[in-house]
Amino acid sequence: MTNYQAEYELLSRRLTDEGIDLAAVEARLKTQQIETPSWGYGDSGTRFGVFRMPGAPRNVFEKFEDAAQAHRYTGIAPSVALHIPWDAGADWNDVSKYAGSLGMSVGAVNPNVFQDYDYRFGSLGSTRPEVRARAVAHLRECLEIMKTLGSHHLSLWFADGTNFPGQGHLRKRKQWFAEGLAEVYAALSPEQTMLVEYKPFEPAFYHTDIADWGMAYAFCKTLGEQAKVLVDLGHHLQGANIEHIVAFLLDEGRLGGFHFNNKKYADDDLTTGSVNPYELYLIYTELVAGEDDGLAGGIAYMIDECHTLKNKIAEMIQSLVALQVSYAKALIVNRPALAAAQEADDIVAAEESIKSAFATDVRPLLWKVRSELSLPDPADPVRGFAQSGYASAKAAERGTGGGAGLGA
Ligand code: PSV
Ligand code: MN
Repeated sequence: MTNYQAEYELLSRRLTDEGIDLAAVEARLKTQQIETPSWGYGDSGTRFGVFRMPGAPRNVFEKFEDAAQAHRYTGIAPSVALHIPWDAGADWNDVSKYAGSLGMSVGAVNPNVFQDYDYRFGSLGSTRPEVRARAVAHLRECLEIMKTLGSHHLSLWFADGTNFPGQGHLRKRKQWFAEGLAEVYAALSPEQTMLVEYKPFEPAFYHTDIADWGMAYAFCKTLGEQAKVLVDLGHHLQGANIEHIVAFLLDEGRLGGFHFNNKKYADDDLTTGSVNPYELYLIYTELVAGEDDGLAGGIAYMIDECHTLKNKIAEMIQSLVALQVSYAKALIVNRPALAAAQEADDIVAAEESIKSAFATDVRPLLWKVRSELSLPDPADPVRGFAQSGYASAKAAERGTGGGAGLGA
């Protein structure tokens, strides 16, 4: 088994010389928590087909079992986001108890007001009052379910939009959204937070009612303090500066949560950090700056990925490790040097402070943290899971083709 002791000592000496408090960095790494999505474990695919995976979980309980594996090897993923009705069917008390028995908990609840035929022209943005009322009722029902599950985040994403110019009255739809969201907001209990997610297109291809972070922010601001914006990394047009959006929302106290994933083209749902690790790191440099300034409390960090070909648990672990790496690198940025360079308009020195931390191999640091958390393979969680035999044991136990996919 790889032992990073010697590398750790070298790194520790270098960082200490730079004035970085390594004990504090390690303590912060141990508090990192990332939620994984129930829908990331079940069978899924693209609109061109679903490839059934051997050992895919057959119900919400088995999704928790798989999620517990991702947590076992990384130590940072103790909660699971649910999608309702995709995960409905069992008694919610049993779901919550079962999660607890695995050392896990239920995280955000994601209502679904997009898949039923009634919603084909929209939910809160529908022209039909009875459809809007049905959507509000489902969202409010989810708030009640959250109380049973011990969940505090109602995570809202709407597929609402139109496909052709002229199809909808854009301002009326905006007003219907404001009304519907306000009805749901009024039903929040003090410990509940409403997260509002945005997306520029898909499934609607002409306009989407909550298309970007600014629209989500405008709705949240009108609603009140318990409404915050959720940033899904896949939900931006090419070239958007996501770290700037993150910094802006942090400063406004309205950054509610993340859906981590990665994209090459659009909402690709690829493994976090797989295509553009530098972007992920730059997002984390803003988050750490926000933490340092006391602005980053209560953010719900979640993964939103729907893998199609890799083993789902292995890919989730890859994503979690990428998030640990990004956080670790952002924590070792020499902040005083960066601040001094910014003050002096020394662009090269400022950029070098950012690049130096990114270029650092933080695996020895993560090895140390994971060793202290007594994880099974502190040097390499992906390898630890691969060698555990869990995937083949579940393939034998669960078979292929019975997996609970989206909508199951
Ligand atoms: C929509 O693309 C989205 O990002 C929303 O968060 C949904 O809840 C999730 O994906 C469903 O896969
Ligand atoms: Mn999402």
